[in-house]
Amino acid sequence: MSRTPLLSLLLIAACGGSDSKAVDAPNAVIDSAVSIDAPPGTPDAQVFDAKPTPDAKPSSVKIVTCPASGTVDVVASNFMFDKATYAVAVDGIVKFTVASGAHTMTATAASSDAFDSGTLTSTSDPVCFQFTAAGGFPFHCSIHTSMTATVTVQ
Ligand SMILES: [Cu+2]
Repeated sequence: MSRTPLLSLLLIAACGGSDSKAVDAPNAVIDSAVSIDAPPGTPDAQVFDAKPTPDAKPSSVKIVTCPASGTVDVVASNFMFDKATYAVAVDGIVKFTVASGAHTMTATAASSDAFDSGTLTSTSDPVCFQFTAAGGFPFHCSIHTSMTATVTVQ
């Protein structure tokens, strides 16, 4: 019970203190406004973001208009591609079609050689990829990830 008068004194002192702090408040607002104007770090961040672009090599796989003939055909149906490997010459064209269900032909390697047909069904137009560099290009169906095969360019 003897603490009540002391608490009241502290509250009064706090009220008196807040009056003087109210005078300081405008300075605090000005300080934060200055720090908002401050970020000259933004140009540095843009320079950093631009660095990866010159290092990226051009992709060895691109989507092209399907020719009337001369393609290596990849056919997806029943949760599988029709072959495990598809051999194609450099600059050869692989044509992806779907006989049943809905499937994709999607590059498995995470690189600049990434390619993706998007989802096709039996009524979709085929998607054709041209492979412009030798090598192995593993791919899968992004809907049924157990569907895997490889395009071998030689
Ligand atoms: Cu699939």
